Amino acid sequence: MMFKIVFLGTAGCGKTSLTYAFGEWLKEELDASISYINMDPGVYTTPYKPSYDVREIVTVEKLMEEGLGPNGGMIRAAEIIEENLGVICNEINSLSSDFILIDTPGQLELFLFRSMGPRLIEDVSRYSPTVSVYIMDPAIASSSSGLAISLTLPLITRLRLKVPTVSVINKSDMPEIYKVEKFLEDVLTLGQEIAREESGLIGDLASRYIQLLKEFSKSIRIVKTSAKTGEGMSDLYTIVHEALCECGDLM
Ligand SMILES: Nc1nc2c(ncn2[C@@H]2O[C@H](COP(=O)(O)OP(=O)(O)OP(=O)(O)O)[C@@H](O)[C@H]2O)c(=O)[nH]1
Ligand SMILES: [Mg+2]
Repeated sequence: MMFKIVFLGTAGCGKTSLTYAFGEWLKEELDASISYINMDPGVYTTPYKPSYDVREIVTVEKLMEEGLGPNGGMIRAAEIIEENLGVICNEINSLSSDFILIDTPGQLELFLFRSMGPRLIEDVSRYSPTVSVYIMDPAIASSSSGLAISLTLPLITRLRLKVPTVSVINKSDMPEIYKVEKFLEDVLTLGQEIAREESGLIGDLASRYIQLLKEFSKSIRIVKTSAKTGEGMSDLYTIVHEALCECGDLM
């Protein structure tokens, strides 16, 4: 049976590194065959050798040579990818490995908020069970309001991609991880911290919002990973496997 796993998160959270680290772990521990997909038109080099690379169609570098700035280049690249999505999906669907790992563009909004991500995942998930992995970055999640954002984005990911979504905190080798863990252990502390930082209407809004997040996130298990040290790869496999079981795709 084949599975597809799509990695996404804010710029620099470790999508490319974790895609590779997890793929190599699957190869070694499960003796699985892996196809890596690069969907980032802006990346210069990838640690893995892609089985399909969207840079065959467009690169931001080329668009910038033609006169666009980095952001204009990314937007134009996203439009070109969207125009060619049928061909791209066919290429991905023609692969036959145990796991197809999909690495997404640096800018989360290009994949998630425009049509690229939802259309791609709708298509490829028709052929094999698909899970998304939302990667939190301690650089964002180690402040109280940053963690509120980091807990919200996986919910938005689930809403947009319509496939089971699991969350990880990557870069667990970094010292900021302790602060994130403290907040996660006690969401109440997180609410209090935000209320202390903000007063009046915003403080009130923040604490109600945290309450809402608490309700929606209570069954969510967030695992720690490090693409650098390899920590947490088996935990990541466990939650991905559980997510596939929940949607009835895996026995
Ligand atoms: N310490 C540490 N650094 C990491 C880890 N994972 C990634 N990095 C570093 O974070 C930076 C970004 O990593 P990438 O894997 O390129 O992240 P990305 O999300 O693919 O980045 P974009 O696609 O450019 O948004 C690099 O300098 C990595 O070496 C990790 O687990 N620990
Ligand atoms: Mg990347």
